Amino acid sequence: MSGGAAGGGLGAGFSYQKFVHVALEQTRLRTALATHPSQEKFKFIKTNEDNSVFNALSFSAPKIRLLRSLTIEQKNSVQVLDFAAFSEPEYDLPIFCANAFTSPSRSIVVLDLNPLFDTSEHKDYREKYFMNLMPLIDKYSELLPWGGKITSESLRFFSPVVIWTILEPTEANHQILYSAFMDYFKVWLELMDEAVQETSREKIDRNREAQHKYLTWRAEKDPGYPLLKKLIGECAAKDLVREFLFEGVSSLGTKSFLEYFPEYAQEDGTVNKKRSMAGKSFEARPWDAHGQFIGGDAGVW
Ligand code: BLA
Repeated sequence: MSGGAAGGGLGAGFSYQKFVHVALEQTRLRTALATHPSQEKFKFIKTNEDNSVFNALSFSAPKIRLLRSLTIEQKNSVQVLDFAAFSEPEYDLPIFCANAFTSPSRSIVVLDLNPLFDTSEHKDYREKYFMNLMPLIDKYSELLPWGGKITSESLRFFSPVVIWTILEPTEANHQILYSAFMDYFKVWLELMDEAVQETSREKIDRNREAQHKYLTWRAEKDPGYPLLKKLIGECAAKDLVREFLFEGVSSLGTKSFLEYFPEYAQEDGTVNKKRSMAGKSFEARPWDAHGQFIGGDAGVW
């Protein structure tokens, strides 16, 4: 494998399949995965381009409502990973989120335990899940540096340990990404193991609504959508997003996108198609070493 120069070896040696394979192996060491109903429907996705291969897997397990993975591989060009895990609403576990879009020129990466509740506002939630995880950021902040300005709205779905980075697609960077992915996923599995079932109806409802809000956001505004549309067509892309990637968006709650995100409302009552109303901001990592948000209110709310 050549690595090094942008594009060299990409596609041949760079695959996200191994990430998925090892993550599922690790999950099976701890729990019993059952095939999720969405798996059957999305096992074979027909693409408009012969050189693209989609691989979609989905499972559930005790405590885990949905663990699903999508990889897209285009020979010698684009490689995509979208891997996420959502707990049952009886748990307030963060959402495991690993997204990577690799083209011959760069890899765009988000790796995080997306909090169910905003960690600036909900200090108890931040302390419960993220205070002990700050060493993860110490470990990776140099190797996987902050990717620069980002869609401001995304920040409210990120945790203080988020890895947001843009990398040269080299073999060395791919290995670092693999290591970070496994570290983060093992942390999520540990949190899942330790999670204690909530019994208060009110708290369960709150967890469910937070997850629904997240799903509603991503089903409407995910940056991967235009590429999906190009590869499989608008209808199939919509279906994939709502019934597979963000399954639950139609069943976990009844609120609409505009009820959660009214700033996107247009005069005629439709949703503004713009990805962002607030624009891009946060040139540098907006959390300090203690996980405290230091980004001000630069257009997030
Ligand atoms: C770009 N993807 C991006 C960017 C982010 C993410 C932050 C940079 C542009 C921006 O600032 O918005 C990812 N954003 C996320 C994630 C969350 C979020 C994970 O808010 C979670 C809350 N990316 C994918 C998949 C594809 C993909 C599956 O995860 C394709 C199928 C493509 N992402 C993709 C492409 C770009 C991108 C093509 C560059 C184009 C663009 O910036 O819109």
